[in-house]
Amino acid sequence: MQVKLNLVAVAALIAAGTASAQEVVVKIGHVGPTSGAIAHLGKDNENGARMAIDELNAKGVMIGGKKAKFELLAEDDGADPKQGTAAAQKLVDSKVNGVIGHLNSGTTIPASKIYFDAGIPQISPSATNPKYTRQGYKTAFRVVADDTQLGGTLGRYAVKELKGKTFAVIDDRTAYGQGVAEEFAKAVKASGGSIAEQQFTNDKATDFTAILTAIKAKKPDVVFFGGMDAVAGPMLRQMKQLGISAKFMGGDGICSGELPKLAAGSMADGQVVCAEAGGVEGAQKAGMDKFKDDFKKKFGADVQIYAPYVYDAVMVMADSMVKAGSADPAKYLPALAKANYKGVTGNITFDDKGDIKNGALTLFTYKGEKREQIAVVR
Ligand code: ABU
Repeated sequence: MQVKLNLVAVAALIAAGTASAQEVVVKIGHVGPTSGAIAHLGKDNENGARMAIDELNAKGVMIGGKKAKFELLAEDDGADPKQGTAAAQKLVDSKVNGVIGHLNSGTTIPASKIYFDAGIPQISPSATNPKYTRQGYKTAFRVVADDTQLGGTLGRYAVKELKGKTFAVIDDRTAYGQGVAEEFAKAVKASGGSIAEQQFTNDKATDFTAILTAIKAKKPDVVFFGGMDAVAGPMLRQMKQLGISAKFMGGDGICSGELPKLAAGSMADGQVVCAEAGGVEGAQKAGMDKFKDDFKKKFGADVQIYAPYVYDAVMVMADSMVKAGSADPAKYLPALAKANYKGVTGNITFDDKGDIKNGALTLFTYKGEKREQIAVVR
């Protein structure tokens, strides 16, 4: 009886061993701020990753002749650089095959050294500070345009299309906010506009009375804010209270579906102009519209900004593993560098720095509390 039981156990073990030998587990790390003031953006990003992982598992992807089982290891960095590096180290220690993130430039840049040192490919779907891909880290990729393109395009648009002459520029002193504000001011000056006032705040501030009072005295045509929507919303409310009706511009950090709620009815139609660091047009629009519908059905929430870019980042990483026949970071990294992937956000190919080639921007305004597309530019 004892012998028979042992034989059954051995047979079960062999069966289990055979099953696992036919399967490869692929751990994808995702990091964003799922707590704090911009948790709505972090969750948007994380859900983009979840959607891709669920679809890959439902499809039954084969890597090197084995069925791949994708697992999402989601970490919260609270948009804080220290928390960001701790999350990065945790993912490296968990032996992830690749990382999508982080959301903020201020967390993505310090974390990128940790991934580089561990040889783990990282794709940021939303960090736009140029420094991220200019450190010589062959593991760093980005599927959106950068702040040079964002700030530059918005600055030229402000002078040439909005016909602004005098500008006030505020930033939140983060790697993203300061960088995009500098690029905006540079482009404004190069286009013939003048910067009448420059102020700064921080990414946790809620009271802008002093800086807005100083700005009001200069009567600018346009106020530009380099920072995120959680700060831009209350700033817009206080601008209205102080009787400042200037146009309000910002980069992708303010360009969310949540901004009208955060501004609590203080945005006039067409007053806010912002840009997402990506975009599709023509025949590619249908795919993006379908993604947004599917996302809403799955999560009961509208896309905020970057969920489709996170989704594509996971997909291009998985596609590179399939092409390389391996989820081993060292083996699929060369395939990722040579990627040519048709995603919902457009065609993804990388330059030698790891930046997306021919990246687009989409300019938006808000009317009736809804984001309304102005144009896609490259
Ligand atoms: N690109 C806007 C938000 C993320 C960041 O770059 O900090």
